[in-house]
Amino acid sequence: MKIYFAGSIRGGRDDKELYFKIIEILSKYGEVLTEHVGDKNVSHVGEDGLNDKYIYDRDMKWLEQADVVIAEVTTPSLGVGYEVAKAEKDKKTLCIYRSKKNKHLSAMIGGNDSIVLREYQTLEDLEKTFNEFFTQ
Ligand code: 6K6
Repeated sequence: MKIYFAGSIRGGRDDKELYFKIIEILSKYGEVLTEHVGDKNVSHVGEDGLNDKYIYDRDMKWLEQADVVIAEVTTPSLGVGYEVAKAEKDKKTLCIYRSKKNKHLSAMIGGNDSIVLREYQTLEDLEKTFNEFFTQ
């Protein structure tokens, strides 16, 4: 099972530690192709010398190879939205988010019947969500 995990990079890195923990949980179900999303050393601008074209080409190749796509969408991110739009065409796609006061999820995700959308607050919630998602 190849898993593409999407999470905000230039959209903001407030949740990078959470992404790291999510990737750890997802690793129980298969190979997470995008471990760098949870890399604590990657800031919102934080590059490691890779140019955008290289990143885009590599990530799109990984997205094609993936069996499932899981996106953390609490922090709005153009890149994550783009990846979800590509993935929903032909892959099982799960979006997870934490609801927050005065922050509303985009209707492009919230009203989208092509994806599975699950709200969560704790990692225990996520464990259950992933269990269901991967066994269905
Ligand atoms: C190099 C090493 C670690 O990070 C970098 C440079 N940036 C990116 N590397 C890999 N994937 C990226 C990078 N920037 C964006 N992405 C992809 O877009 C990831 O798969 C994320 O899910 C998504 C984030 O988009 P933005 O718009 O928040 O950056």
